[in-house]
Parts: sequence; structure tokens; C-alpha cells
Amino acid sequence: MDNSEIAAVFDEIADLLDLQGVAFKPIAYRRAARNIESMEIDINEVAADGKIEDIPGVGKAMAKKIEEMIRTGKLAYLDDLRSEVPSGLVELLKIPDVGPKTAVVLHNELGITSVAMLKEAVLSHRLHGIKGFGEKTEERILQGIRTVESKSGRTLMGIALPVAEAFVDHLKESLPLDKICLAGSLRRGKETVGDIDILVGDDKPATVMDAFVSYPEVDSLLMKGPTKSSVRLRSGLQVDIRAVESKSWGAALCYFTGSKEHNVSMRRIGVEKGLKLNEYGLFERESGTMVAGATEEEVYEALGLRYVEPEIRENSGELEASKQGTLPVLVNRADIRGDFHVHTSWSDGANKVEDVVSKAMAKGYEYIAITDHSQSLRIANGLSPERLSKQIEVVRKADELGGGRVRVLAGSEVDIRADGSLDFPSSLLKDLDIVIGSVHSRFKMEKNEMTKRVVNAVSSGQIDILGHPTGRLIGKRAPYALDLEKVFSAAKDSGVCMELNSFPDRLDLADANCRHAMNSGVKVAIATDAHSVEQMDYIKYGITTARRGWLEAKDVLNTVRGKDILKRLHGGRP
Ligand code: DGT
Ligand code: CA
Ligand code: CA
Ligand code: ZN
Repeated sequence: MDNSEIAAVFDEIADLLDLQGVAFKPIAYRRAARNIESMEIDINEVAADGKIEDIPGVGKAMAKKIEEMIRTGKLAYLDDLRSEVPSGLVELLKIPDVGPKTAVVLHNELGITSVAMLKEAVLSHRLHGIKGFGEKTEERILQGIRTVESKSGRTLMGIALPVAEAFVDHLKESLPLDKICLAGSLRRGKETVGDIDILVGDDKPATVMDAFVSYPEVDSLLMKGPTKSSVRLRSGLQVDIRAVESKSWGAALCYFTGSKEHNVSMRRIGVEKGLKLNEYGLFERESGTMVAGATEEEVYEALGLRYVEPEIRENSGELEASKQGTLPVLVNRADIRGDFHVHTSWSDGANKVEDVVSKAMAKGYEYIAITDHSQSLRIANGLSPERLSKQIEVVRKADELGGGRVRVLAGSEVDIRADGSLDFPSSLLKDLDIVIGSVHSRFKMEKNEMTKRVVNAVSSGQIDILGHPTGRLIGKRAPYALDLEKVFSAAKDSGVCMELNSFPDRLDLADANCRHAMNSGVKVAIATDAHSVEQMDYIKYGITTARRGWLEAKDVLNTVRGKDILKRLHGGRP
């Protein structure tokens, strides 16, 4: 390791100590880091001469750490510190104006552990409630997040959708619009979007454009024309709007929803029938007579096709299925009867079991599972066997209070250890109604080893659901090396479901993997992994992703009725 690498380790140690509220030490580590960085001699030479302690600011303890790094290329102390602090908190420190104190307050008060979660909280003005956080702070933090984000270019659906919906609501309040709809990748429900597209069907487009650019959240005007405009919002997102005449509404909605590849195939089908399709309508090629265009349904019908839901317009077999009448009936919100993955204040969640149950009732659920972390996950305050037993009693009581309107399932999100064994003894797991097994450590295992680990857990007969099966974090962490084919095959044999974790930066299984799971005969359990009751609303992102994966109600565990669910889970399985 060279001087700058060792300085970087000391800086990280300082950050982690800051986050733990340790006094003085962080300053000492940063001072040493600066001195090491600016030294003209290679630190390895200094070490070889046995002179590390001569470096200004480096005492005995630091010298030992430097020697360890030079000898092994690693530092056990750093690994320990990392395991004590949620990884996303360090990421928050990259935001200008967010220091360790702020990060800790955000974590303690709102359960924030990532930049994405912070952004969502700022945009929904949830920082207001915290002492010392005014409107100005929110604005500064938002600017900082935009600086950090401007490197990536795409925005999570979970961030973009609320922003887009608020904009559409504003337009509807300002004008009497009956034809207004989100288009583009956001309407198709992609996990990330490049920008927001809004389509309006209105015969007075100029007034629409005026209302569009005068929205208070607009930061800058990029383009304003008679029928199309673009703006950048305070959140950093770009929004495009198009206004079309009512008679072209359906054709334009098809066009601007995309995907481009789906549109190209649609046009080709038109050509075969002597028809021309564009954003204004569907026309006879010879005479130019318009044959359809006012609604999407009539456009599809005139092409000899069934209506295709936006989520599957990706040119991946949907037009063939549409022609043959074999399109899936996609799962929808009304089919969903419960949530299988919710954390409470027993581990790292924000709310009490009772609050989660109330929220479940408000959502019209027939069941809700309480699944806190297991003992090994100490940074998330994982439950010891004793605490889990106590929690089970609390859950049973909440179930009674629910009076049968909502079944409260006692569960756990139990860690899958490196060897594939589970983090609680089977005698304890037997007392639960539902067990999610999740990988939360050693993400960098080699593929065969990781596959064996996960297959082991799936085949143990002790889990119902494999939690966030690939471990990816969108834009931040690649999926771990895993042979999904083998995992699905083991899951099919043992009746284990794959989770579709609905957290906006997870969506794991991803859409294409959901389709793969379904084709392998494996059911998908849509779950939120909510750490607060508000996050239980993330279920909609999971449902959208399931739809993009062509899932029908029969492919999804949450469509099972309340009275049958226990028979399908843990205790009920032979
Ligand atoms: P994004 O914003 O990168 O997440 O993806 P989209 O799909 O929203 O793409 P965007 O915003 O560039 O355009 C919105 C829709 O407009 C797109 O899905 C299809 C349609 N569109 C845009 N440009 C073209 C084009 O050159 N040809 C065709 N056929 N359609 C286009
Ligand atoms: Ca777009
Ligand atoms: Ca666009
Ligand atoms: Zn988890």
C-alpha cells in the first residue's frame, strides 16, 4: 500500500468514528492522514527503516496499524468499524453539508441509510419535523444530493414517480384537463428513468404549456414551444411535456409510452396491413384516411392486436402474444392481500408492531408479517433468540387484537450464514409462521460457493422466502455472483418463494428475473422490506416490477387468501 492508500484508510476510519460519536480520535486520524499524504518519502521505506513513529501525528497505535497494512494489505480494525456502522451512512457523508452529526440524526430520526432514502425524505418534506432542520437545510441538502447524483444520469422510479405525480396533480388543478397521462419509461414502470414524460390531449395546447412552465418546482426552463416544452425541476429531474389534439390522444400515448423497440414492431405490423402509424394516428397508406387514433385500444385493435399493458411494451414477445390472444392477465394491486417483509423498532425499523398492523388494516390487507433481523446482524440490532421469543408473544397479542380482520404473522428475516446455515436454531424457527432467509454478509464470495450457500438455505426446509435474492442495489452494488438457475431449481423442489423486494433501490428480483422464476415454476412473494409504516406503500413498485416480469395473480404468493395463507407457509408445509 502506498502513502495515499494508507491516508484514505485513515480518512475512512475518521468518518466511521465520527459516525459513532467518538470524540478527538477522528481529528487525530485526519491529521495523520494529511501528513502521510504529503510526505515525500514512500511510507514503505519509512517502515523498512523502523521509523514510522517519527511521522508527525503518528503514535504507537497508529504505527501498528500502518505496519499491519504494509504487511498484509488489510486492516482488521477497519473491518470491525465497518461492521458496526450501516454502509449507507458513510455514503451520506459524500453529500456536501452533511456531516457525521447530521447523518446520525437522519439515521436515528428517520431511519435513513442511503442517499436515495434521504432524497425521498427531503422531497416529501419529512426533514421539517426534526429539530434544527428548516427549509433552508432541506434545500442545501437537496442541492448537495444533486451534485452527488449528477454523475449517474438515471433516477430511481421510486424517486421519479412521486415527483411526476405531484406535477400532474398540479396541472390538473390549474386546468380542466381530462386527458393527461405519464408516458415514457415511467409509465412502463422501469426501475430507473432518464426523464419524466407527460402527455396531454387538449385542443388548447398553449395554455397547457403556460401552466407547465409556471409550476413552482421548476428550476429552469430548457425549451418552450407551442406543443412541447421541457423543464428541469428543483429535484434535478428533467420533464418533457407534449400536447396533442384529442383525436390523436391514443396514437400519441402509444408513441410516447414506447418503448422505441415496441413502437418499431407496431409500425411494421401496420406496414404489412397497408397502414401507416405515427404519433398522430393510424392511417391508410394509399388514401391517407385516418382509421384509428383517439384511444390506445382502437389503435391496437385496428392493427389486429389486443391491448398491451404499458409495463410489458418492451418488444420481448408481447406483440406475438397479443396477436395470438395469449397475453398474460398481469397481477394488480387489488390481487395483493398482504406484505411479507416488515421491520419494526425491535430491530432497525422505526415503528411498533401495533403501528404496522394499523397500517396493514388501512391498506386493506388480510395478513401482515413481522420479520425483524436475526442475531448476527448486529448493526441492525438483530434479535437474540430470547428477544425473538418475546416478540412472538407480542405478535400473537397483536393478532388477537386484530380480531381476525388481519392475520399478524410471526416471522423473521434470518441471516443465511457463509456456509448456508441459518442464524437461528431450527427449534426456534419452528415457532414462526414465516421465515425469510437473506444474505447480508460476505457478498464477494466466489460464484460456486455463493450458489452452494444459497441453495443450502433454500433446501433446508426452514425458509419460506429467499429475501432480496441477488443482493443488488441499483446503481450502487452489482448482484452477487449466483447461479440463479440452480437456485430456482432448488426453490421449486422445496416450495420456496423468491422475494420481489419492493424497495426502490433494490427491486430484487428484477423484472426479467421474475419472468425467469415464473418459467421455472417458482412463485414470487412481493414484499416491501419496510423499515417504517410509510415504506409499506413501496408495494406499488414491487407490483409494477412483477407486471414487467409478466407475472399473473397465480404466480404471486400474496394473492393467496388470508384464510389459506398459513397452510401455504412454514407451519403448514409438510
Ligand atoms: P428514458 O427516459 O431514457 O428512461 O426512456 P424513455 O423510454 O422514456 O425514452 P424518452 O424519454 O427518450 O422518450 C419517450 C418515448 O418517446 C419513448 O419511450 C418512445 C418515444 N420516442 C422517443 N424518441 C423516439 C424515436 O426516435 N422513435 C420512436 N419510435 N419513438 C421514440
Ligand atoms: Ca423518459
Ligand atoms: Ca423524454
Ligand atoms: Zn434484508
